[in-house]
Amino acid sequence: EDGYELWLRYRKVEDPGQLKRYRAALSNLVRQGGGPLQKSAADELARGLSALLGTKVTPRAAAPSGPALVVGTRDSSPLIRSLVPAADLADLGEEGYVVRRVTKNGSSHVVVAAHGDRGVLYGAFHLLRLVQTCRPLEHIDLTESPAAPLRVADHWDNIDGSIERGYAGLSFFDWAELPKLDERYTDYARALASLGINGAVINNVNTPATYLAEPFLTKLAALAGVLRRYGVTLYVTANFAAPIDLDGLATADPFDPGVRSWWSKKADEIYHRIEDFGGFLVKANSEGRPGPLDYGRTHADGANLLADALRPHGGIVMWRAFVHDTDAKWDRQGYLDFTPLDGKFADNVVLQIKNGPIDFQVREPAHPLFGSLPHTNSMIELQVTQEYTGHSTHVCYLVPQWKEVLDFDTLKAGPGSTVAAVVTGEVHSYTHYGFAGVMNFGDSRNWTGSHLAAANTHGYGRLAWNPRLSAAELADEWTRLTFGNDQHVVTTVTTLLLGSWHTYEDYTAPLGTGYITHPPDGSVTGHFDPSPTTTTQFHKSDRDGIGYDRTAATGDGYTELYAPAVRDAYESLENCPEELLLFLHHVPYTHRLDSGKTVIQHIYDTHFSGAAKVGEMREAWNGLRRRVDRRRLTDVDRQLGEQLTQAARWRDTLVAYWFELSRIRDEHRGWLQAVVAPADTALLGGERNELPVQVVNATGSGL
Ligand code: BDP
Repeated sequence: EDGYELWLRYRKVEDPGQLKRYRAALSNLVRQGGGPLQKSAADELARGLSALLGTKVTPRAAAPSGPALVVGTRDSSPLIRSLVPAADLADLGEEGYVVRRVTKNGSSHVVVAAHGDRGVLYGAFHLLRLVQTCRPLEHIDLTESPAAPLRVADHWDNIDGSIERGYAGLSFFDWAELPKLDERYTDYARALASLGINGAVINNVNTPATYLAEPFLTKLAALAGVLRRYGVTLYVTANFAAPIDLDGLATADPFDPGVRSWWSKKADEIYHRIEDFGGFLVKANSEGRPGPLDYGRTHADGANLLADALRPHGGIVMWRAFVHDTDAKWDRQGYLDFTPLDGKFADNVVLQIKNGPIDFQVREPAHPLFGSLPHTNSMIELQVTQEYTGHSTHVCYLVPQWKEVLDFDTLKAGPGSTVAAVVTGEVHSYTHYGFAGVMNFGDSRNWTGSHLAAANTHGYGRLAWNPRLSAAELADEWTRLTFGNDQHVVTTVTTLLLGSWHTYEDYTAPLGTGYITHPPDGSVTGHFDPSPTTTTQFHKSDRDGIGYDRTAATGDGYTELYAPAVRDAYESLENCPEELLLFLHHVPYTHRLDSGKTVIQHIYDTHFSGAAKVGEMREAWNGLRRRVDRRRLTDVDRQLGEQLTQAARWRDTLVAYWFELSRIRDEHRGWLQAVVAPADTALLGGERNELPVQVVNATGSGL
């Protein structure tokens, strides 16, 4: 197995009793009418069930004489009309569905019914999941609809095939070949739809304007055609200076009539080609990108310019809140720039806000903009690709991290105004809201570069559908879909996944230490290697202490951006959540934690225990020999071997760094006083695998 099928591996059901029951219930597939999405649903069921049941399943339109699997909408299918009352589907919207047993004329049918065709497709994938994970269908009766309308996959892919922060090969969007279509586009669309993802932004946030003109419009239209059959809407990142770059206008000022009419004509042109085009994603006035501030206008002016052009066609603008001019106020700038604009954005604009205030670090508090924008549509941006969390080398299952952010109670609109409630439109009356995930897909055969990284893709999509699902449920589901239902495999892999984020945090940046990876230098190792000496502006370590003081009392005042109860907790050394201690406070190395340990001892200990944990992960994985196919077993073993090497580098680099700064001896490993290090200015500036620091034990042999 090479991983290409992702979680859509339809392997024959192993349990003989269950197989018999599934065959009796699901072999006879009936679909009556419906559009292309219903056809995709029936095709997927036929494909999946044929393989799972080991018997050919073919969709038919004729009413069955015995038990059947009946899929469709009341509008298109007389059979569905006779089996499911209208009232049961009325509140489900276009995307919700029911899966249930219905007995009629003595036959017990499994029914997948929806109000809209998209719902039928999602219901079909749900049923397949149930069979893949070997769930009983005897008394099945479930009703589902998504928590939010926007569930988007953001690709940071470039025209030349490179991917910004991509660790799974090159882009699979082949612009040289398009509009010629590759089979992979269909499999991509199937993968998204199977999770309930209904939108895709196919180009980098740092984009040239090129995508908005020929020959790209033709290429985009072809791609949109494939995605449409799976309910995925195409979006494009727009470069704000497109009127200048594409047609030589003198300005891109949102108040210039020529600019306004340029965007409106451009929108007409796009919709002429792609009638269900979703709209634009925009990164403006951030990290050198053009934007409305270049003309003395605001972010709202800029977003509304594009929103006005898209409105007649039903399109939207996803405007990014990731803005920072200087490191010094990076943590607060998004909040300071956007809260004064609350209420000024058009209703077809939605602000896309990263989960935290810095930049997808291993640990950050929830972004203070959540809950602070009662009159501005908001969505959350999560990073599925592991930019700062180990690329495709370190196993780092991010669902637990995302859950912590989503469950965080902002208290901004009273108790219960969690981030999840905000981005699912429950707190404020938003018209557009939801989720964006920066994707980890590339052209590598297994899509994500490492087999286990696909758990993040799956987890993102499923959480966007239902943020109430737990990390444990999602890890269990993904593991069963990916490796089968052997309980030993399920327990081993889920345990490995669920602990992996904390493990990575332990040997890289415990206690909210912050941004500590090597800045990008054009090489793929950017944001991968430890580099404490070049990132002191984030972790603020010096000879006396460690951590970034963001308090109002003595620091930069970041804590003030939260609701009073949160601010008070963050402000106080005693009540601050320990995992964020060094993100919010600067403390002496000897500051005592709840455990009674000093901060420096905790740092030493977690680096050692975290790195050791990787060894245990590898050992546990290798216990799956003969239970997991050879190829994937070897691939993951190799990955964990590399992770082990890298974790040791992180441990040794950082332990040495903080010993060198603090000069405080490790209570448990006394030999740390024997760290041999050059002057700290030169410390660890070196290349990968060329550490200028050597940690030696008491007998002088290398560690
Ligand atoms: C950072 C990435 C950079 C992105 C930027 C963004 O390092 O490549 O362009 O975020 O989100 O995480 O705009």
